[in-house]
Amino acid sequence: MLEEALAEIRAAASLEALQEIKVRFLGKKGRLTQAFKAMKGLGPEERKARGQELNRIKQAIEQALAEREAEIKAAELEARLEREREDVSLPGLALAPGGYHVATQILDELVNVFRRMGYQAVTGPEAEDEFHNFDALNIPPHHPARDMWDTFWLEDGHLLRTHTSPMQVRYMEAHTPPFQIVVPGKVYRHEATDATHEAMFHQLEGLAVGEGITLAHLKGALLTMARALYGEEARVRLQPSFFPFVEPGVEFLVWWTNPRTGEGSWLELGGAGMVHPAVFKAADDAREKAGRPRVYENVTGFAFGLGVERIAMLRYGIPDIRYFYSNRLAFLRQFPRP
Ligand code: FA5
Repeated sequence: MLEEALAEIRAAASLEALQEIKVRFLGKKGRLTQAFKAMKGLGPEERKARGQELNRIKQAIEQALAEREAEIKAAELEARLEREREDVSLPGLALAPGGYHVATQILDELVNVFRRMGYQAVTGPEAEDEFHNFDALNIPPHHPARDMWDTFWLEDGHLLRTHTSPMQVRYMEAHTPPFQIVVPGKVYRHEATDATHEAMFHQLEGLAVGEGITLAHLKGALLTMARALYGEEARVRLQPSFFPFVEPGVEFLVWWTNPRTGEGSWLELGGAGMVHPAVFKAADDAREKAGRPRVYENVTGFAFGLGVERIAMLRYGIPDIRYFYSNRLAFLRQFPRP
């Protein structure tokens, strides 16, 4: 039996095969176990001799099993190392460098235009609260103006900001005028998408506050921006419009010449106006609550907000805003960073 077992163990090629042999010889119904049981019928002398013999066989089998197991494990490790071998001398694969998204490029360009005018760029949270997105901007609950901005609500009562205007109030809560800031960032609207409307897009907000600021300053800032974007010939037009957080409110248009057709047209870029007194009051009230002085009672300011994708679409003749965020690499690769 011992010779037989040892031969099988030597021939075993895997841990599973080894286990099977172990069960067959040493298991509860194994051959060796049976042999131990068969000793019952023997006399005391014979029994002792037979017991010693069987114990030797058992030890020999156990030892052989352990040795073979170690061998198989070593061979498996060897094979695995061979399989997973890395050739560190192979030439590397260069990673394709990423690029800035076309919307980011335009946003950067806009921010730089305003930086040159002395504006500071600041950013704010995309998950906003109702107070900053609506109430503080003179849009009370249930006011029909809320319908201007279809909102994604979060489960905890926050919302995805529908515009960058909430940063007006956040900034005023923490800073003292005079100042001029721009706020680039993503905004979200729960609306059906079409060629000119996306559920997520970018805005650039502007806010300038100080003594004696007028609508003329707004127009000057927008004109400087339009010239930087479209050249010295660019013109800007303000026409009356309504937003609860400005008074008067305007939308601003830029005269834009299509480089492909050579045709000019007025293009609506965004909303703007003089900061509504209710917004200054909301900022001052919030400051007072936080133990800060009221500082917005003797100042005026202008604010504007524009859609960034709009500018890119016009500049490059992009027919559908949905190309921007549908992971179409062939589309995005057309706009390498200049
Ligand atoms: C606003 O969001 C105001 N917060 C702008 C403002 C700021 C007014 C400060 C006064 C003072 P409006 O909803 O019109 O306004 O959006 C501004 C611009 O965002 C639009 O002119 C348009 O260019 C762009 N826009 C609006 N909705 C979408 C959309 N679904 N997809 C892409 N661009 C959009």
